Amino acid sequence: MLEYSLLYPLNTETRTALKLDGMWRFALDWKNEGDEKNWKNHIPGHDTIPVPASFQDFYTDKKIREFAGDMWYETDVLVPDYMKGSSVYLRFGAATHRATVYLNGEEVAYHEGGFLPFLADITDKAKFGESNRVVVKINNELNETNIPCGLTVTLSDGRKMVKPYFDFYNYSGLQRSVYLLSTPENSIEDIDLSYSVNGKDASIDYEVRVKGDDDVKLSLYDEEGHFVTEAKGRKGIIIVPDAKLWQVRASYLYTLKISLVRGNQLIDSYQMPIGIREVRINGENILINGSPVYMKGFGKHEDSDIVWRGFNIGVMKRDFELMKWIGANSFRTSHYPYDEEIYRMADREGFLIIDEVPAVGLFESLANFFDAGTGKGAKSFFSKPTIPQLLKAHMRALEEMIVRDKNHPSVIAWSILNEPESTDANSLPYFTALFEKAHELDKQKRPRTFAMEVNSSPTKCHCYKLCDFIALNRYYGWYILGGNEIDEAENKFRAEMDEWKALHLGKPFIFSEYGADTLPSEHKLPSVMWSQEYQVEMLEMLHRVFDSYDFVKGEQVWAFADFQTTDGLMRVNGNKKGIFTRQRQPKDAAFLLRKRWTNLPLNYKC
Ligand code: CKX
Repeated sequence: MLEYSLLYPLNTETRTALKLDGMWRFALDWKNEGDEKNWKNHIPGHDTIPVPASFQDFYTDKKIREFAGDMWYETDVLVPDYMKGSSVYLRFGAATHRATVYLNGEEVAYHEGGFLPFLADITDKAKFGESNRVVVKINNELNETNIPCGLTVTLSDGRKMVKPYFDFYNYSGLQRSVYLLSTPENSIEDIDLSYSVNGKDASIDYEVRVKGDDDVKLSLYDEEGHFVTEAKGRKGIIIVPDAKLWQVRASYLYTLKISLVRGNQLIDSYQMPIGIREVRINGENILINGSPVYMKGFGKHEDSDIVWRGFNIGVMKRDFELMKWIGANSFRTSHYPYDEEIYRMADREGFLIIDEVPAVGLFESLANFFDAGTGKGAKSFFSKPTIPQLLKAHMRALEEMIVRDKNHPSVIAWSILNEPESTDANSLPYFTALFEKAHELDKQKRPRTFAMEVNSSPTKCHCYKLCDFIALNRYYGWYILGGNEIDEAENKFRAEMDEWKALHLGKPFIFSEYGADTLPSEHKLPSVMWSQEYQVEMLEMLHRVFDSYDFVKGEQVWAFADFQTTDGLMRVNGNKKGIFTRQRQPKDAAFLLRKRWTNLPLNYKC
């Protein structure tokens, strides 16, 4: 179990959460001299940069944009006097990909992994009522011992350059909010919830993790703020009479208030919105509250103009409005867990999330996405000597993701890898360890899957049996037999689907990716690849195939919006498979999807 709490930062009667976002001082360590020159005390220069944001695309100099190595952030924080006697932390929503945190020149935390939060405990080190210097050294290099995987090479002029094994730009820096937190010394650290619905009533099975030996009290309030019921003790069951269930695109959120009490004294208080809902796989169906659902939606990215992978509340709002407009009900957090605000919004709006750990690029190829798509490139990724270390990092990220996200009603499944080399026999023990860990950590035992590229076929994949539902990334009509060969693509696709069908797995399948690169500027009749007309035709062909197989219970198009990738012959300033442009305007295919999805019933094919 994690040695620190990942509860979402809140102000309550007993806690303070102060956002430290804004302009921070910033320096790139070109000569790799920061450690030696003690930049941990003060970084050189006068450059400043917004937090949260990716650092890269603000700059007009290509060498800065492509910088790989250590970058240093600095700010001064007044730690208020009233925090004395509390536990005090710095909380980083994410630091990509690894960070060392210094307070007044002293190291207070190290964290590996770029997409999940961590704490630096500064209780004994902070100067109360005074300004404290916070310096963060972030490193954005890629390697094969951490996820996502890639390489870092050194160019002839001595500069380092990253070579991602994945198809999105290696945006980095402090991309999510930073908080100064205070909690009582004895405090609520974590809570696990699971639900069962019995007729009109529901029961909430709970377990609270606490620091100290004070008593735990829980109170439940409805959406109007009216008291519903309460319970006492660290572990137990809360019965909710006449429970209002959290449903797909029709959410209902109760507020659960957790208190730590000593007699009549309130020691700590925390509250969270919760949605009562059950998730189950039954045969070929995905059930939410016992009713089958058909998933409609997207694979997405945290990516937009101006703050890049940095969290932006306005972009989040626009994305949800577009998803509602188009009739979507779900998305996958490809290829890393997103900012916590996005899950809170999905809880509110009733979207289903497949939550993905940042395990992408576990494939022996520099152009994973391309070689994988064409069926080339598979060698033996899971036999590498780096695998034990990688598995450790992967396990850790999985744990952090589940601990952070387990109480969101929107999170209905875990995606444990994206497009790994599951054709390598050595992948099986690696996957098994992770799949078992996911169930061990998740009180709700949510369904688990991994997104499989085309090599992971019924005859070659060693790991699909571990999945509670099968998630296929398929590009028939694009990487395989595109353009004038689209009819051949359909036949080939049907042949693969017939092979899956013949296995009688008795599990639901979803398409976790399918799509075509499309330039919004291109129109052509008859169509050619890259034109808007071709994206529409290809989606129509693929939908025809999905509709012919009853065990297909969902479709998530790749991608929601165009996004930035590394330079390359395959990409026109980024991946253009978006149904919306990077500026969040619709391509023609958006209208096709809107028509289809607003007409498909939630229980389609059941
Ligand atoms: N899937 C053949 C992973 C995504 C890529 C997507 C693409 C691939 C396709 C795999 O991260 O962007 O190439 O468009």
